[in-house]
Amino acid sequence: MPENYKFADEVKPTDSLVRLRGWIYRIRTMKKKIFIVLRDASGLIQCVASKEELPEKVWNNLENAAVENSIIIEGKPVEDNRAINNVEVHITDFKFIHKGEVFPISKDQSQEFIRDNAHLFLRSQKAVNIMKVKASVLRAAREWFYNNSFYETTPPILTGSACEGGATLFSLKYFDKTAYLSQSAQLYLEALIYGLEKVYSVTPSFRAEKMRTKRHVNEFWHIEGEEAFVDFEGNMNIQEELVTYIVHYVLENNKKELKALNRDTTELEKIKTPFKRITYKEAIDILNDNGFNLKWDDDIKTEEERTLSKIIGEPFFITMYPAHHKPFYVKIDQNDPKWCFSADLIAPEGFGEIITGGQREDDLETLVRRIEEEGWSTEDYKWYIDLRKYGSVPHSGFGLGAERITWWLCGLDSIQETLPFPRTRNRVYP
Ligand code: NSS
Repeated sequence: MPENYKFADEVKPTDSLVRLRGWIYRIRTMKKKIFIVLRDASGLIQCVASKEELPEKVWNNLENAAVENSIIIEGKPVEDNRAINNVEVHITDFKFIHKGEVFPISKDQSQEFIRDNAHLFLRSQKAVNIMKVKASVLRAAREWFYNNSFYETTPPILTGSACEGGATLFSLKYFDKTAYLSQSAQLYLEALIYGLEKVYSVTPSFRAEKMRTKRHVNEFWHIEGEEAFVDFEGNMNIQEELVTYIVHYVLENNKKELKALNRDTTELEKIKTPFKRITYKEAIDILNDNGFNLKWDDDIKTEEERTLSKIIGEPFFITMYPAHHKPFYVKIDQNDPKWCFSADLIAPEGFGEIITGGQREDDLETLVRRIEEEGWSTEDYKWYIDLRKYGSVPHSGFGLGAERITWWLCGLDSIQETLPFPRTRNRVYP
């Protein structure tokens, strides 16, 4: 008997004997045969036990086995073209690691029940497949940044001031002061470019958004880049390269998972640089030509984004928003100060915005005025304003939501499915 355990997906019909460990995914007990599908991190494998070929004690154990018991199986792999990966293991020995209680999750349970039991639902094939895709998204992003000479940095999560506006700030008691959970690492990344020039971070971001939508959660993972000497256009080039790399990395490395999630990848396979760019003004015109009735200053909301994304049919940027639609840090177009250098990257197939980015305001006076207009104290932002006082340089950056891109790549119904323990307005349990 081999000393080591094999993963389910490594087992070949030509192997002599194998030892497997994992959990019972499915079990079917008949008079003289028991079929078990064993589950481990690599996938599933079918195993079969015959009463006649096993010592009584082993057979009795098998008769007591149930879904999600943790087990060890030893056996002989045999070719079987009806089985997963064309291999079935004929069991020669079986042991419990932990028998445990009856597993509470079965088929056809409500979303609410599943959310209450998120800690157990993480064993499901659906959750496992999504988490594998998400791991690839994070890995591909890091790889891309590394290949393009960006430094990974570790900005703080506890902060003293807002980045994305007061309405979505979570505040907390910080000894005798008030602090906030970070909405975005951006302002800190801007400080870091003066030493490292090209930086990125992968951090949790928090938004006290009250609305319940399919694409908002209150805690998400933010992949953010910031680059010195890069303008608005250069920043979009970086984003489209990064996103294209992630898409193709996942297509290449997660074929099995995407297939299991029933994701039709036709549209994803077509994705290549450069992405289309349309201005906010053009976006409003397109929408009005397609049944909307929008004025110059109106927001491009979820429904509008979805419509645009269906019409254009590939990832695209909406550029040059009205200045007052965007936060204080976005650079104003000095030729026509109604507009600012901010862009959203919109994913196709109706998934909508996955990135917001743009060029940062580097004019000291404009920045101070914009902070005051938002009603913030310039004292709280003194350090940030300082960055424009000593060798300021043009710079740009962006934030990509790890859940938004995973949601799109997996083609899921709700973004919540991309987090093991999603935080929403009425849920911080489990
Ligand atoms: O608010 S953003 O649009 N922009 C920023 O935070 C910038 N400070 C980023 C930067 O330039 N460094 O958020 C950026 C992205 C957005 O496009 C989504 O992909 C994601 O962060 N995001 C969210 N994902 C899930 N749920 C919520 N609530 C959410 N909010 C933003």
